[in-house]
Amino acid sequence: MSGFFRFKGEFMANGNLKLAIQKKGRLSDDSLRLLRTCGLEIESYNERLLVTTRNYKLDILFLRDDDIPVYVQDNVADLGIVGENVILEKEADVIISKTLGFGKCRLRIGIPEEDTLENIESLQNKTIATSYPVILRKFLDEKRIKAKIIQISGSVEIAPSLGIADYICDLVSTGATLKLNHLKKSFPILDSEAVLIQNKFLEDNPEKKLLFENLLTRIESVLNAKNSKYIMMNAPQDSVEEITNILPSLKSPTVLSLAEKSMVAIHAVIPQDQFWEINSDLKKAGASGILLLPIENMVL
Ligand code: PRT
Ligand code: ZN
Repeated sequence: MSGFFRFKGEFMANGNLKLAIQKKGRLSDDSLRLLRTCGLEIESYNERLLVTTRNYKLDILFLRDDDIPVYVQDNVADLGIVGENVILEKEADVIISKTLGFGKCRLRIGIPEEDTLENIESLQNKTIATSYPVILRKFLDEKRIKAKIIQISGSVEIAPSLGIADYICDLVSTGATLKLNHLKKSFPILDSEAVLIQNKFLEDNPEKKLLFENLLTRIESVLNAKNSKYIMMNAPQDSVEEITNILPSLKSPTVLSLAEKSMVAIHAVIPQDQFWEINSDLKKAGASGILLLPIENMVL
């Protein structure tokens, strides 16, 4: 951290919004991609701890994910992007401003393949290895289960085969790591994904608050666009009503006249996952030349 503190005076004083993101790990690429899609031009960062954006009053701090909640809580950074699991484990006093739709995973109990757990009571008096002792302890206390928790910082999944724990409690996404270690999924403890967090001091700083609200609008427009597509088609004039009823668009579609008087072009924004459901109905209703285009930003 010495490099950071050398720049601290200048860093704190420039009035820019400070956003902490993971330096190197599962959330790094998606966090940077989101910011770039928001139109932010980020300086190349290589091994630097702090970079600025060329076209916005925003500085980005690159940190280990475990440090982000406390840095935001303590006002070293105004904002952060981090897994909800880390915020809960650190019991940080921060506000979740937006769920971001990436870094999705589930904190679960993992048990040896040959074991079965009838119900949550079966955890009574067992030893469970985890990197999430705070979340696990709260969960067990709520269920009135007494179990021994062993805190391990990495490779939790090898604990049962080493004989130091009966079960584990770890993040799972595909389940491949559990399988590789002859373990299987059991009870879910928590669903998590990456979130944008802000500290409580931001409300008292009107300039930064404005910068934040603008940034949040950009982020929301990128997230809205991600799940939507722009659909275009040609259709006979007398099919417009039927096609409008088929289209699951948020707003009334745009209908444009064509050189051929009996035909029109219909444009609309639809949820991406519904395209294949409606495609054949559109064709049956007379639609032709159907095009589906990506949307980069969508301000609702
Ligand atoms: O160095 P730094 O401390 O910053 O990073 P880190 O190594 O602590 O975290 P990192 O990069 O592994 O994860 C960052 C965040 O990504 C986590 O806090 C979660 O919010 C989220 N995330 C999403 C995951 C996973 N999916 C995930 N699968 N974090 C970890 N895993 C691990 C899990 O611990 C297990 O070892 O991946 C393995 C299981 O994956 P599957 O696909 O085999 O089930
Ligand atoms: Zn970490």
